[in-house]
Amino acid sequence: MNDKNTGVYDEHQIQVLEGLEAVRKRPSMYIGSTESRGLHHLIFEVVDNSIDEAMAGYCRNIDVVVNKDLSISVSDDGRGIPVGEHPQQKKSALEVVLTILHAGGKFGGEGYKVAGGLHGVGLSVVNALSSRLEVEVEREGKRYRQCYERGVPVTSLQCVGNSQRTGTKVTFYPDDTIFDAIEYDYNLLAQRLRELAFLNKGLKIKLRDQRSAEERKDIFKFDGGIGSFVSFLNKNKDAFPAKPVYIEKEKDNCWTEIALQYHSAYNEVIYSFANNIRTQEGGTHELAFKSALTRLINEHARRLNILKENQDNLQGEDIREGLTAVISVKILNPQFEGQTKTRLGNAEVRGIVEGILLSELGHYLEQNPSVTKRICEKAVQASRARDAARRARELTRRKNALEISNLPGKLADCASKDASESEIFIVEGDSAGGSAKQGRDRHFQAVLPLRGKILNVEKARLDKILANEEIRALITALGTGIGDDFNVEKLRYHKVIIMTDADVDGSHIRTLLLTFLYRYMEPLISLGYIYIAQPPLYKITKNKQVYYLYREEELDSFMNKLGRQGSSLQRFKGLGEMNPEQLWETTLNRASRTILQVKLADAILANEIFTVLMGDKVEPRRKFIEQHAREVRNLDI
Ligand code: 0RA
Repeated sequence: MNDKNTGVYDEHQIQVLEGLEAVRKRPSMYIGSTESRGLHHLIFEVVDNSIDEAMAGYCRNIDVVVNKDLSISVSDDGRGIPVGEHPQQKKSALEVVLTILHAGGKFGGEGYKVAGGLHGVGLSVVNALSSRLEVEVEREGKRYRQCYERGVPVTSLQCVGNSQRTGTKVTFYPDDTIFDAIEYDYNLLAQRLRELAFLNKGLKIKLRDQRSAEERKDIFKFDGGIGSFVSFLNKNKDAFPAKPVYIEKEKDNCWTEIALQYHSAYNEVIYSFANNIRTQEGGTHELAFKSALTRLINEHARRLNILKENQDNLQGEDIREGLTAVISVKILNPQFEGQTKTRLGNAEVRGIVEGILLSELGHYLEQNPSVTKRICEKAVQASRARDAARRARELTRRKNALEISNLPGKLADCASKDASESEIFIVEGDSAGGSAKQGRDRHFQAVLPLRGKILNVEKARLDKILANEEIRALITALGTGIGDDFNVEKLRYHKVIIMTDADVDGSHIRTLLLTFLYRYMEPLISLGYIYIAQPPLYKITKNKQVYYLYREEELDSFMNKLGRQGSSLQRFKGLGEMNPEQLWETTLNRASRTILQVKLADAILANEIFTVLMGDKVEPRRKFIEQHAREVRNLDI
């Protein structure tokens, strides 16, 4: 093949083709998957380039459009990708960025001070995985344009007119021979773009979806930065101080932004980011935040005599009870470590962030004595509750040590001791529990019946939670412990299946269970151990043939097809109405049942859902349920 621009076919061209070919051969190596996740990754990759331009201080607006023809357009008002010839590559810088792996934006003059890009695989990967890509650049008074197909230029870089503005617009068509389906999830896009707008204060990000006749649209712009983020996270909570504490400071090339606010519930929420990337596993910035906060609050609690001389220091976790905080650092060379490469490793960050906090947060606490006093008092209360909880927990722990003999009395355990083949059904009510115990395969299926409603953990402290018998039974049966004691390797069953009635009460119990698991055993959800059983709603018998229906919507069309004459219809009002054989056939038997795996699509969204559904405020819950009434069936997963 000839290069259309220069007519030269040299080693550079061969390298380019080999590079892009590799991307098309093994797309998952570059974007994680060719499923929905990978498809959205493509969009975020393009957006990241514009975000980098914003972080460098040159871009104020980013527009993302899902076009009617299923292409995606991302435009910004940055400086525009340079179009001049790249000295080594003998082609335009634009073409280098779009065709050479890892070329990125980090070339040319000053470049960027800070750049994102953990997943910064670059525009060339997006280009390689698009059946077509069109790029338009406005800079130096001109407008330029070039088109590509599967990463290969099909036009030369042309000047197509004049322009007074500057910016870059990329429109791409994800290749449908590579991706399983070209289906975009508006909510997923909105979620991440909103987050990016929080993390880059003042930046305006517009999202438009033109797939349906009525355009869907959101504009995200937050002049309060992550302060607005914390308000957003706490929006359905009673929070103090009314305006989140907000700190922003640059030191030694580490730009640090921290916002925090307490609320009346008990859970701790800390989201940390480095260069706009969520650091799920924490790292030096998060450690710095925790140690500075612990030190400052202890100092003030002593000074205010809320903590007496003969009392021990408050522990970090007591000080963080009911805390919502967001930490964002932007640095030159972020080192991402850990199992999922989401722990910030840069050692220098620890001292810098700690120093900034000690002085800035220290200052805030001195200036706001009533807030300081309230935080200290809250922490002391938390510490008392933690003592009580420890005593309660020691009880469950001691039981654990004695193993089997102290498993809860209600548990009908399975014979197998191999967790990987074992399942536990958590069943609503003693009568359904009884049927399940009789109907199950004793070798690998255990049953734990729960009586009535379990405690709403969103409204209770750990000591009260651990005093609840149903929850204690659950913790002991699962074997992992909770909180600091949690150890996933001790999980006694690799499938934990929640089985509740298909009615309002059942769905409430399911949500209560999921809330508990989410708040105290979160890895069980993210590692995919939690499932929801799908019991049938109807049993239909005709000519000795038995049919089960699992969804309300199926009933009419099914009965019409089958013919109503001579058929009998039974509606199961609850699990308790099924006899053991029926329960086995429809819900327990691995060969014929369906179970739904609970997935954690987005931790931030999940936090919001559980806060709204289980928290204190009635109004947001009413609104939420109204808004989602039709989705309620799928809500908790
Ligand atoms: C390299 C250098 C310069 C800008 C960019 C890359 C740039 C890349 C993208 C990708 C999407 N939008 C973008 N905006 C800018 C700066 C060149 C100069 O000094 O003018």
